[in-house]
Amino acid sequence: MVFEKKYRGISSNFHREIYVSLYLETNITRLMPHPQKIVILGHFGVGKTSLIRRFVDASFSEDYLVTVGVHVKKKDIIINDNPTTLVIWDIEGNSEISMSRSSYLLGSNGFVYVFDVSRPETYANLEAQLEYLKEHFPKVPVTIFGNKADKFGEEVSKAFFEVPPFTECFFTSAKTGENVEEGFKELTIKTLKQ
Ligand SMILES: Nc1nc2c(ncn2[C@@H]2O[C@H](COP(=O)(O)OP(=O)(O)OP(=O)(O)O)[C@@H](O)[C@H]2O)c(=O)[nH]1
Ligand SMILES: [Mg+2]
Repeated sequence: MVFEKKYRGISSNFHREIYVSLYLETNITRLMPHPQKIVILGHFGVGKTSLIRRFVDASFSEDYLVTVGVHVKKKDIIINDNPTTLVIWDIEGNSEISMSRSSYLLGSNGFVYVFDVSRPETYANLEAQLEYLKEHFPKVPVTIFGNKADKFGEEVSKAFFEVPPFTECFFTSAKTGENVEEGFKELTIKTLKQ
């Protein structure tokens, strides 16, 4: 009799625990947004890999290792108290987005378009590249990074970029970390609104 009572107690606690954990899991999953696929675009050598390394690993290297194909990194961030996962695709550099493999771009929730403030050829076709994205991915938000902002000074004029289309850019430095987190956060907020 005592045994039966004890057994029944354990059994009902056990079921209650399973029920509570299933309930929590279902509701937490419902509250958590799907991972957001972010693809980093731009000419070669503008600092795409370095920006991701700064954002995800908080580090920087002067070495230049050309990205071949694609590398994917994951980063968990909190936006307005909500946890979100970014799956960041670091693809090889291309002067034209149309030359990138279409399978890399499919299913993107957001794009970062990066240029190098110290190399005019990397932003000469900026407007055409933004048009291309608008035409082919009309619903996908884009954030523009003018990278290597640590070079602003005598060699590179900041004033040059104080006119459209540069007024919407984040001027970032993967080297110092300036504006990197802010830029990625702004893009994530835009992707979550889609
Ligand atoms: N001064 C400075 N150098 C940078 C910055 N970001 C990247 N670099 C340097 O620029 C070079 C190219 O950087 P990567 O991050 O490899 O460029 P990438 O755009 O990934 O290049 P690809 O993979 O060939 O397309 C490296 O030598 C980096 O150290 C920056 O913000 N400031
Ligand atoms: Mg790279």
